Amino acid sequence: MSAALSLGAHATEFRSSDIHPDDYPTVAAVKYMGQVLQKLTNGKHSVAVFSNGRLGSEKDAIEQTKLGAMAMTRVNIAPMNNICPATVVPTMPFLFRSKEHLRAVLDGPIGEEILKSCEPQGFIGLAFYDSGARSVYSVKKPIRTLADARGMKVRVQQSDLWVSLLEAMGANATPMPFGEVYTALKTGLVDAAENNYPSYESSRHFEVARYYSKTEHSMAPEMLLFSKRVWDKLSADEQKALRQAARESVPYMRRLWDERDARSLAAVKAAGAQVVEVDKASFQAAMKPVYDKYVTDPRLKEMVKRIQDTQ
Ligand code: BDP
Repeated sequence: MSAALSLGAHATEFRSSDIHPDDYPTVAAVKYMGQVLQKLTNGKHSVAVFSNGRLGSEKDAIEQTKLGAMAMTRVNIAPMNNICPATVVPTMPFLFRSKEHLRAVLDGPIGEEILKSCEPQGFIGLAFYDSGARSVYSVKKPIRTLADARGMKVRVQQSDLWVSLLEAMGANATPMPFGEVYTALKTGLVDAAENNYPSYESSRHFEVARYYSKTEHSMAPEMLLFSKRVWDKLSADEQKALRQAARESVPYMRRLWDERDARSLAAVKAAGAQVVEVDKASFQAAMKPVYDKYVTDPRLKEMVKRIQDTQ
Protein backbone atom coordinates (compact mmCIF):
# COMPACT_ATOMS: atom_id res chain seq x y z
CA MET A 1 0.00 0.00 0.00
CA SER A 2 1.25 3.47 -0.70
CA ALA A 3 0.97 6.48 1.60
CA ALA A 4 -1.57 8.20 -0.54
CA LEU A 5 -4.17 6.54 -2.67
CA SER A 6 -4.47 8.16 -6.07
CA LEU A 7 -8.10 8.97 -6.81
CA GLY A 8 -7.93 9.72 -10.50
CA ALA A 9 -6.24 12.59 -12.29
CA HIS A 10 -5.02 14.66 -9.33
CA ALA A 11 -6.94 13.69 -6.23
CA THR A 12 -5.27 11.88 -3.35
CA GLU A 13 -6.38 10.34 -0.11
CA PHE A 14 -3.75 10.49 2.63
CA ARG A 15 -3.64 7.45 4.89
CA SER A 16 -3.42 8.10 8.64
CA SER A 17 -3.31 5.66 11.54
CA ASP A 18 -4.54 5.65 15.13
CA ILE A 19 -4.62 2.95 17.78
CA HIS A 20 -7.92 4.26 19.18
CA PRO A 21 -11.45 3.29 18.12
CA ASP A 22 -13.58 5.44 15.81
CA ASP A 23 -15.42 7.33 18.51
CA TYR A 24 -12.24 8.45 20.29
CA PRO A 25 -11.52 12.20 20.10
CA THR A 26 -8.18 11.78 18.31
CA VAL A 27 -9.76 9.71 15.53
CA ALA A 28 -12.71 12.07 15.19
CA ALA A 29 -10.34 15.05 15.03
CA VAL A 30 -8.25 13.62 12.19
CA LYS A 31 -11.42 12.76 10.28
CA TYR A 32 -12.59 16.34 10.78
CA MET A 33 -9.21 17.56 9.58
CA GLY A 34 -9.75 15.51 6.42
CA GLN A 35 -13.10 17.20 5.82
CA VAL A 36 -11.55 20.64 6.20
CA LEU A 37 -8.77 19.62 3.84
CA GLN A 38 -11.30 18.47 1.28
CA LYS A 39 -13.05 21.84 1.42
CA LEU A 40 -9.82 23.79 1.23
CA THR A 41 -8.63 21.81 -1.81
CA ASN A 42 -11.99 21.66 -3.59
CA GLY A 43 -12.22 17.95 -3.09
CA LYS A 44 -8.75 17.21 -4.37
CA HIS A 45 -7.32 15.86 -1.11
CA SER A 46 -8.84 13.84 1.70
CA VAL A 47 -7.75 11.73 4.66
CA ALA A 48 -8.56 8.08 5.40
CA VAL A 49 -8.13 7.22 9.07
CA PHE A 50 -7.23 3.61 9.89
CA SER A 51 -8.37 3.33 13.51
CA ASN A 52 -8.13 0.57 16.15
CA GLY A 53 -4.45 -0.04 15.48
CA ARG A 54 -5.27 -1.74 12.16
CA LEU A 55 -1.97 -0.43 10.77
CA GLY A 56 0.05 -1.53 13.79
CA SER A 57 1.39 -0.14 17.05
CA GLU A 58 2.41 3.49 17.41
CA LYS A 59 6.08 2.56 17.10
CA ASP A 60 5.38 0.78 13.79
CA ALA A 61 3.21 3.65 12.58
CA ILE A 62 5.98 6.14 13.27
CA GLU A 63 8.41 4.00 11.28
CA GLN A 64 5.97 3.66 8.34
CA THR A 65 5.36 7.39 8.35
CA LYS A 66 9.06 8.15 8.35
CA LEU A 67 9.53 5.85 5.37
CA GLY A 68 6.63 7.50 3.57
CA ALA A 69 4.66 4.23 3.39
CA MET A 70 1.96 6.06 5.31
CA ALA A 71 1.30 9.80 4.96
CA MET A 72 0.24 10.58 8.50
CA THR A 73 -0.08 9.19 11.97
CA ARG A 74 -1.63 10.33 15.23
CA VAL A 75 0.40 9.09 18.19
CA ASN A 76 1.12 10.01 21.75
CA ILE A 77 4.29 12.06 22.15
CA ALA A 78 5.91 9.25 24.22
CA PRO A 79 7.10 7.00 21.36
CA MET A 80 8.69 10.13 19.81
CA ASN A 81 10.81 10.74 22.93
CA ASN A 82 13.66 8.53 21.74
CA ILE A 83 13.52 10.01 18.22
CA CYS A 84 13.11 13.73 18.67
CA PRO A 85 14.81 15.15 21.82
CA ALA A 86 12.59 18.23 22.35
CA THR A 87 9.53 15.98 22.71
CA VAL A 88 10.76 14.96 26.16
CA VAL A 89 9.93 18.44 27.45
CA PRO A 90 6.09 18.36 27.39
CA THR A 91 6.28 14.75 28.62
CA MET A 92 8.15 15.71 31.80
CA PRO A 93 6.42 14.82 35.08
CA PHE A 94 4.40 17.49 36.86
CA LEU A 95 5.45 20.18 34.39
CA PHE A 96 2.08 21.66 33.49
CA ARG A 97 -0.06 23.22 36.20
CA SER A 98 -3.34 22.71 34.38
CA LYS A 99 -4.99 21.95 31.07
CA GLU A 100 -5.10 25.70 30.38
CA HIS A 101 -1.36 25.99 31.02
CA LEU A 102 -0.64 23.10 28.65
CA ARG A 103 -2.86 24.58 25.93
CA ALA A 104 -1.29 28.03 26.25
CA VAL A 105 2.21 26.55 25.88
CA LEU A 106 1.45 24.22 22.99
CA ASP A 107 -0.47 26.89 21.07
CA GLY A 108 2.45 29.30 21.33
CA PRO A 109 6.06 29.49 20.08
CA ILE A 110 7.24 26.60 22.29
CA GLY A 111 4.72 24.23 20.72
CA GLU A 112 5.82 25.43 17.27
CA GLU A 113 9.47 24.85 18.16
CA ILE A 114 8.87 21.28 19.31
CA LEU A 115 6.82 20.40 16.23
CA LYS A 116 9.53 21.85 13.97
CA SER A 117 12.30 20.01 15.78
CA CYS A 118 10.99 16.68 14.44
CA GLU A 119 11.66 17.67 10.82
CA PRO A 120 15.28 16.51 10.65
CA GLN A 121 14.01 13.08 11.77
CA GLY A 122 11.59 12.94 8.84
CA PHE A 123 8.38 14.25 10.41
CA ILE A 124 6.34 17.37 9.81
CA GLY A 125 4.66 18.07 13.13
CA LEU A 126 1.17 19.29 12.21
CA ALA A 127 -0.50 19.63 15.60
CA PHE A 128 -0.68 18.73 19.24
CA TYR A 129 -3.89 17.33 20.65
CA ASP A 130 -4.98 17.06 24.29
CA SER A 131 -4.50 13.88 26.26
CA GLY A 132 -5.45 15.01 29.75
CA ALA A 133 -3.41 13.90 32.74
CA ARG A 134 -2.11 10.36 33.12
CA SER A 135 -2.48 8.46 36.41
CA VAL A 136 -1.56 4.98 37.60
CA TYR A 137 -4.23 2.28 37.85
CA SER A 138 -3.69 -1.05 39.52
CA VAL A 139 -5.25 -4.50 39.85
CA LYS A 140 -4.70 -5.60 43.44
CA LYS A 141 -4.34 -2.60 45.71
CA PRO A 142 -4.73 1.14 45.41
CA ILE A 143 -1.73 3.46 45.38
CA ARG A 144 -1.98 6.33 47.84
CA THR A 145 1.63 7.20 48.55
CA LEU A 146 4.94 6.72 46.80
CA ALA A 147 5.64 3.74 49.06
CA ASP A 148 2.61 1.91 47.60
CA ALA A 149 4.10 2.05 44.11
CA ARG A 150 7.35 0.42 45.18
CA GLY A 151 8.04 -2.84 43.37
CA MET A 152 4.85 -2.73 41.29
CA LYS A 153 5.18 -3.87 37.70
CA VAL A 154 3.78 -1.02 35.66
CA ARG A 155 3.26 -1.00 31.91
CA VAL A 156 4.67 2.09 30.21
CA GLN A 157 4.77 3.39 26.66
CA GLN A 158 7.79 2.58 24.49
CA SER A 159 10.06 5.39 25.64
CA ASP A 160 13.19 5.39 27.81
CA LEU A 161 11.96 8.50 29.57
CA TRP A 162 8.82 6.66 30.62
CA VAL A 163 10.86 3.78 32.01
CA SER A 164 12.86 6.26 34.10
CA LEU A 165 9.73 8.06 35.24
CA LEU A 166 8.16 4.92 36.69
CA GLU A 167 11.49 3.78 38.11
CA ALA A 168 11.69 7.11 39.93
CA MET A 169 8.42 6.08 41.58
CA GLY A 170 10.13 2.88 42.72
CA ALA A 171 8.12 0.76 40.27
CA ASN A 172 9.36 -1.77 37.72
CA ALA A 173 8.56 -0.34 34.31
CA THR A 174 7.54 -2.70 31.50
CA PRO A 175 7.32 -1.03 28.07
CA MET A 176 4.79 -2.53 25.65
CA PRO A 177 2.34 -1.39 22.96
CA PHE A 178 -1.08 -0.24 24.12
CA GLY A 179 -2.90 -3.10 22.39
CA GLU A 180 -1.22 -5.65 24.68
CA VAL A 181 -2.02 -3.99 27.99
CA TYR A 182 -5.45 -5.47 28.68
CA THR A 183 -4.12 -9.03 28.52
CA ALA A 184 -0.99 -8.08 30.45
CA LEU A 185 -3.14 -6.76 33.31
CA LYS A 186 -5.45 -9.74 33.15
CA THR A 187 -2.71 -12.38 33.21
CA GLY A 188 -0.66 -10.61 35.87
CA LEU A 189 2.23 -9.88 33.53
CA VAL A 190 1.91 -6.37 34.96
CA ASP A 191 0.23 -5.13 38.16
CA ALA A 192 -0.66 -1.72 36.84
CA ALA A 193 -0.66 0.68 33.91
CA GLU A 194 -1.15 4.41 33.59
CA ASN A 195 -3.32 6.55 31.39
CA ASN A 196 -5.99 9.24 31.17
CA TYR A 197 -9.70 8.53 31.82
CA PRO A 198 -10.77 8.16 28.16
CA SER A 199 -8.11 5.51 27.41
CA TYR A 200 -8.70 3.75 30.74
CA GLU A 201 -12.35 3.55 29.78
CA SER A 202 -12.27 2.83 26.03
CA SER A 203 -9.65 0.06 26.42
CA ARG A 204 -11.77 -1.46 29.22
CA HIS A 205 -8.68 -1.64 31.43
CA PHE A 206 -10.98 -0.48 34.25
CA GLU A 207 -12.59 -3.93 34.25
CA VAL A 208 -9.31 -5.48 35.38
CA ALA A 209 -7.50 -2.67 37.16
CA ARG A 210 -10.14 -1.19 39.43
CA TYR A 211 -8.04 1.28 41.43
CA TYR A 212 -7.40 4.52 39.59
CA SER A 213 -4.98 6.54 41.72
CA LYS A 214 -4.88 10.20 40.79
CA THR A 215 -1.12 10.67 40.49
CA GLU A 216 -1.62 12.90 37.42
CA HIS A 217 2.11 12.53 36.85
CA SER A 218 2.30 13.65 33.21
CA MET A 219 0.22 15.51 30.65
CA ALA A 220 2.12 14.06 27.67
CA PRO A 221 0.07 15.33 24.70
CA GLU A 222 -0.87 13.66 21.41
CA MET A 223 0.86 14.52 18.13
CA LEU A 224 -0.26 14.57 14.53
CA LEU A 225 2.72 13.81 12.31
CA PHE A 226 3.04 13.95 8.53
CA SER A 227 5.69 12.12 6.54
CA LYS A 228 8.39 14.50 5.33
CA ARG A 229 9.02 12.21 2.37
CA VAL A 230 5.42 12.61 1.21
CA TRP A 231 5.34 16.30 2.21
CA ASP A 232 8.31 17.21 0.06
CA LYS A 233 6.44 16.06 -3.04
CA LEU A 234 3.50 18.38 -2.38
CA SER A 235 3.11 21.95 -3.64
CA ALA A 236 3.36 24.93 -1.28
CA ASP A 237 -0.42 25.40 -1.58
CA GLU A 238 -1.10 21.80 -0.65
CA GLN A 239 1.22 22.05 2.34
CA LYS A 240 -0.51 25.23 3.42
CA ALA A 241 -3.93 23.57 3.21
CA LEU A 242 -2.72 20.62 5.29
CA ARG A 243 -1.35 22.93 7.96
CA GLN A 244 -4.53 24.96 8.07
CA ALA A 245 -6.77 21.88 8.24
CA ALA A 246 -4.69 20.50 11.10
CA ARG A 247 -4.84 23.82 12.92
CA GLU A 248 -8.62 23.95 12.58
CA SER A 249 -8.96 20.45 14.00
CA VAL A 250 -7.38 21.46 17.33
CA PRO A 251 -10.28 23.43 18.89
CA TYR A 252 -12.66 20.80 17.53
CA MET A 253 -10.65 18.07 19.24
CA ARG A 254 -10.54 19.99 22.52
CA ARG A 255 -14.32 20.26 22.64
CA LEU A 256 -14.63 16.53 22.10
CA TRP A 257 -11.88 15.87 24.60
CA ASP A 258 -13.41 17.83 27.45
CA GLU A 259 -16.72 16.14 26.91
CA ARG A 260 -15.21 12.65 26.64
CA ASP A 261 -12.97 13.13 29.67
CA ALA A 262 -15.99 13.83 31.87
CA ARG A 263 -18.06 11.06 30.30
CA SER A 264 -15.30 8.46 30.72
CA LEU A 265 -14.80 9.35 34.38
CA ALA A 266 -18.52 8.95 35.03
CA ALA A 267 -18.61 5.65 33.13
CA VAL A 268 -15.71 4.01 34.97
CA LYS A 269 -17.09 5.12 38.32
CA ALA A 270 -20.52 3.75 37.45
CA ALA A 271 -18.85 0.46 36.52
CA GLY A 272 -17.25 0.20 39.96
CA ALA A 273 -13.78 1.63 39.48
CA GLN A 274 -12.47 3.46 42.53
CA VAL A 275 -10.89 6.83 41.95
CA VAL A 276 -8.32 7.28 44.71
CA GLU A 277 -6.74 10.53 45.93
CA VAL A 278 -2.96 10.33 46.37
CA ASP A 279 -0.27 12.17 48.25
CA LYS A 280 0.88 13.93 45.09
CA ALA A 281 3.72 15.82 46.76
CA SER A 282 5.53 12.54 47.51
CA PHE A 283 5.43 11.62 43.81
CA GLN A 284 6.49 15.05 42.68
CA ALA A 285 9.46 15.09 45.05
CA ALA A 286 10.72 11.81 43.57
CA MET A 287 11.01 13.18 40.02
CA LYS A 288 14.30 15.06 40.25
CA PRO A 289 16.37 12.18 38.80
CA VAL A 290 14.13 12.21 35.70
CA TYR A 291 14.84 15.90 35.11
CA ASP A 292 18.54 15.37 35.81
CA LYS A 293 18.72 12.60 33.23
CA TYR A 294 16.53 13.94 30.40
CA VAL A 295 16.76 17.71 30.62
CA THR A 296 20.52 18.20 30.38
CA ASP A 297 20.79 20.06 27.06
CA PRO A 298 20.81 23.82 27.87
CA ARG A 299 18.13 24.48 25.24
CA LEU A 300 15.80 21.94 26.82
CA LYS A 301 16.52 23.34 30.27
CA GLU A 302 15.64 26.78 29.03
CA MET A 303 12.47 25.44 27.45
CA VAL A 304 11.37 23.91 30.75
CA LYS A 305 11.99 27.27 32.42
CA ARG A 306 9.99 29.11 29.74
CA ILE A 307 7.11 26.67 30.25
CA GLN A 308 7.17 27.20 34.00
CA ASP A 309 7.15 30.96 33.39
CA THR A 310 4.20 30.80 30.98
CA GLN A 311 1.01 32.05 32.59
C1 BDP B 1 -3.22 7.05 25.15
C2 BDP B 1 -2.75 7.75 23.89
C3 BDP B 1 -2.23 6.75 22.89
C4 BDP B 1 -1.19 5.87 23.51
C5 BDP B 1 -1.74 5.24 24.79
C6 BDP B 1 -0.69 4.39 25.46
O1 BDP B 1 -3.83 8.46 23.32
O2 BDP B 1 -1.72 7.45 21.80
O3 BDP B 1 -0.83 4.85 22.65
O4 BDP B 1 -2.19 6.25 25.67
O5 BDP B 1 -0.59 4.42 26.68
O6 BDP B 1 -3.61 8.01 26.09
O7 BDP B 1 0.03 3.68 24.75
